[in-house]
Amino acid sequence: MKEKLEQIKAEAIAQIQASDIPEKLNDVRVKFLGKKGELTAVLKGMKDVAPEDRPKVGQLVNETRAAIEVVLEESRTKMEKFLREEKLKAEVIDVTLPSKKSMVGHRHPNTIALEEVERIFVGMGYEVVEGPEVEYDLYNFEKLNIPADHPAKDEQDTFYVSKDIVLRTQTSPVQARVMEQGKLPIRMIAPGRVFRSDEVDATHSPSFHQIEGLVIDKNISFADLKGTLEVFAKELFGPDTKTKFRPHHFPFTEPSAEVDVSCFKCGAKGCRFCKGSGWIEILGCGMVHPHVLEMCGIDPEEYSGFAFGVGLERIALLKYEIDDMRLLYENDIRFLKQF
Ligand code: 2NL
Repeated sequence: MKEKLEQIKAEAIAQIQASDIPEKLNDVRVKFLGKKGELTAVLKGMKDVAPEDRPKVGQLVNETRAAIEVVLEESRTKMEKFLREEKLKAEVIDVTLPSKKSMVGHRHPNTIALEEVERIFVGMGYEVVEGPEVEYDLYNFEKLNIPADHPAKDEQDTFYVSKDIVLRTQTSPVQARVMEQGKLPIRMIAPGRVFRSDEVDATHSPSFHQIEGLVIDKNISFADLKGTLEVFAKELFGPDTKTKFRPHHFPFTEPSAEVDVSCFKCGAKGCRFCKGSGWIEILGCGMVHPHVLEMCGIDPEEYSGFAFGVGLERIALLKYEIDDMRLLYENDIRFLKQF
């Protein structure tokens, strides 16, 4: 019996030593010390032992159990310590490593320029209004006094969706829609994407952005137009900026003008930036044509108004001294993050 118990003990210890995870130790415990375990089986066999030997055998069984338990407990402690150390080693955090910086984006130069223009006009009491990029020929051309045979309506210049529907070539249709609603007076700007069938080069793109402005009220004169655009130019390019109104022609305004600002680079002396002239062209404008007012439901005998249109990219290129419009669309981070 003693040998049998020695054998059980040796076998248990061997299996404990072969265990590498706590679960296996538990299996050994169940196998040798559990209710159906080998030691319990020995105790159950006590009936075959001579009664006078039973206390001795019982003591031996208990000693064997205790010995196995001690080894089990030692192994468990050792194993847990080892596993904890391995885990700590694997999870070590080097607090001296440089942190991963997340990249913070910022506004596109077009957006910076747009928000600057909006700030100036909102400050003068204008509303910012948006409208559809796909428009009826009626709003994009007809109500703006652009006749069917006007060269701008050529398929060479305008993207036609169908005979009557175009990609808007200007944002004036937004203003025509506001005039039609009939709530007067009007003081608004209409910024947005416009489309023209142009080849891409340093100053052209088939899709670009425009900001148009419109004021309609009683007794609005060309003096109001001049004063407003002078304030705009000074706000945008600096307080020393001068403006020059040159006669021009647009179908939707009469009289019409193009506006130049004195070169903010050289103070109108003439430099590479203004191509030696001292002046830079920035926008087109004029008094809203009476026929346009009429077609949009406004009585030209009672009301008058002025309008202007400026290219957003042109403003961004000038303000940030960018010499190629394509840079605004390529979204190269190295370019964009300079502004
Ligand atoms: C330019 C010229 C201009 C307008 C746009 C306009 C709008 C209505 C009525 C009358 Cl609803 N006019 N817009 C007027 C004059 C010029 O834009 O060269 N833009 C870049």
